[in-house]
Amino acid sequence: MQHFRLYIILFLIIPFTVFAEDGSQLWLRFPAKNGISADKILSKGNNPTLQIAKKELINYWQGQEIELRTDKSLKNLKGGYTIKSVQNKLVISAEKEIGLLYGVYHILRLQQTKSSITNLDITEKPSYDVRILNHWDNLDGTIERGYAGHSLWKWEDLPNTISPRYEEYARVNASIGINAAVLNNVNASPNMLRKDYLEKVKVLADIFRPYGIKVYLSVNFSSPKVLGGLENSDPLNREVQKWWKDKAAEIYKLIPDFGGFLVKANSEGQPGPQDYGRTHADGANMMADVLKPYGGIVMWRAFVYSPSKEDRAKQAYLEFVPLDGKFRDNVIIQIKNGPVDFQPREAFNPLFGALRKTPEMVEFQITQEYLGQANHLVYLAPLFKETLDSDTYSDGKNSTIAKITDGTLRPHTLTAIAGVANIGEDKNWTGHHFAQANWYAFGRLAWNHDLTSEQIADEWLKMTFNDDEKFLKPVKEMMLTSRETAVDYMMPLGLHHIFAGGHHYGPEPWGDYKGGRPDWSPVYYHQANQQGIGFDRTKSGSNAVANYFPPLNDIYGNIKTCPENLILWFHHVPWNYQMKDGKTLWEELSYKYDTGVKNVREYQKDWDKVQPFVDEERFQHIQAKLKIQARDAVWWKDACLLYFQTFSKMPIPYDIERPVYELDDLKKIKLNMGHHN
Ligand code: BDP
Repeated sequence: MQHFRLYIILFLIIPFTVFAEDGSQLWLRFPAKNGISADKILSKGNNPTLQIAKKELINYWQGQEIELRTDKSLKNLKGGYTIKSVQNKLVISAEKEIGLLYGVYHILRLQQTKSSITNLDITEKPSYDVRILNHWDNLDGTIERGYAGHSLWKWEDLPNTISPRYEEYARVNASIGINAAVLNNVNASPNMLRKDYLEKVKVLADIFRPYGIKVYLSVNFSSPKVLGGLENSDPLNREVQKWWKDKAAEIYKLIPDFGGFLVKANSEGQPGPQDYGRTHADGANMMADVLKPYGGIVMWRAFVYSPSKEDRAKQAYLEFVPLDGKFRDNVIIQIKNGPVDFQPREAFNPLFGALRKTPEMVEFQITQEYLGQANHLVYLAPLFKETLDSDTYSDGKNSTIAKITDGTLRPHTLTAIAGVANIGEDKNWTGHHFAQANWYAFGRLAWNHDLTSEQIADEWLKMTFNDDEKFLKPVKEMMLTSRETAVDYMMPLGLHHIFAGGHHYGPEPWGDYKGGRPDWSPVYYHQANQQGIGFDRTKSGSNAVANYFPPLNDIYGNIKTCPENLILWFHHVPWNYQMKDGKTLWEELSYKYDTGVKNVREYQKDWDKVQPFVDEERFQHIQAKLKIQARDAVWWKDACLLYFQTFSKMPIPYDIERPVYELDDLKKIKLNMGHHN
């Protein structure tokens, strides 16, 4: 009887729950297990990676016979692969097994997106050698700037208890070609290098290895002193060098294919070589030397700013350009896309191209620290592409950041690209279902930076949701415009860093934290006064424009030629300055904020209209998040316009919705979200 009742209940709920979705499957939503039989897969050997490739085919591939073939002559594909239709079968070839696994995920993607799988003749070669996620995960399980729950890494349970999510993580990353992960926060605890932690790291490395993922660690520059009890951590101290050498030996004994170190040194209070009067090169080279015999690398971050009065946007450039040519060849300088800090829009970082003899890599932020965190739908491929496609003019026209970093213009032994992960232990991995698209987009662009934002959105939507045009068209449009929309309601026209201090979620353009560094205050960045608004980075100001190669220095430096979407980044512009469309700057600013709000309201409508195409659980989750986003957009608009209006003294154009908040009330909002600066 009880059973019977259960049946009835199940019968009632099943239609809704079988397809109820918590998002945990991400984009890997293959039909129930019914792939081809093992005898339809031709392959040699029994390598663990090959076994995974075969398992995926047996579980999910519904097409023709497959041959998986390793072929040493394909070394030039750098881990890539070919897929060819040969008579009745598909032949996937690659130098190594990992290339075969990537090829298998490729055909599964074709199947899942209902693309043609006949007459295939595909050759894939990745844009970058190292396609790496940077986790800002702390050893206590918290995540710096993480918005999807606690860390996936259960340090207290390792090495004995193994979460099933470690392997799922590896598989998902392999499906998009990510092949490396830094496990811990750049603000690194020296304890990460303790023996007991390294033994835990080894377990993860062993799980990730068959999926082609190498493990890297962020290291604290003071480790020799703090952990090893040495007198100091001076890179020129022999004992310090020996400490690192022994540590490297210890690591490689446990993890023979360990990738290397990521280092945040002399930045935001972190220790570094400058504590001992040494340079970044001295510090990086010391580590590079101990890793070199094992094939390891050092990713040395350029996100530095010392307590000087210089414009923050110039500091990394000033510190690193004089060091060009002084780094070992297994050091790569990791540079944030913009010179300030992962803002909704920044001019690109002028260090790109400026280091002629030193390999450079881009660091993107996938986690949405400055883009509404896990509440706002902001698809980041357009931001990533904007950076990669930026022309630095370093080697003449068409010296894009993509070409500088992928080895096209500067042939280096190693190329890499990093993304600060947005992954946590939430069921859907990333907090917002659409934030999964940013993880996906980072992986896809790291593999092939020629893909367009639209292609990636299209693939991801088909795999993750639905391929019905009535769903795809509006939702793709929403994704593709979402980044610009966020820029519009947060900080249009080149405004930047007017976030509330600490959590960086909401607006606080009035923020003026006396006593701290001036460049931790929003007022430092927008410089609003009675005359106008914006940071003068021209010759009459900080002259940051001089860090750009000609003709960009002139283009940015001249208010007439500076792109309007960066005008307040480079210029202090009078409120009544006439913009290209004839409006005054004040009006333009007002309309931008308003457009941002209006677009989010449109997204809400668009999303409600596609309800029939989406499972109820994800539909509602996203609908609820869009409501928050719409409210936040109004909050941003009112806060910024009412505050800036105290300087401009001009009316908000009358066809714009009136503010609904009082500035004084908005100033009182203090979100209790923690964090230091
Ligand atoms: C900033 C974050 C801070 C990071 C820092 C970094 O606010 O939490 O530690 O970047 O990248 O964006 O080192």
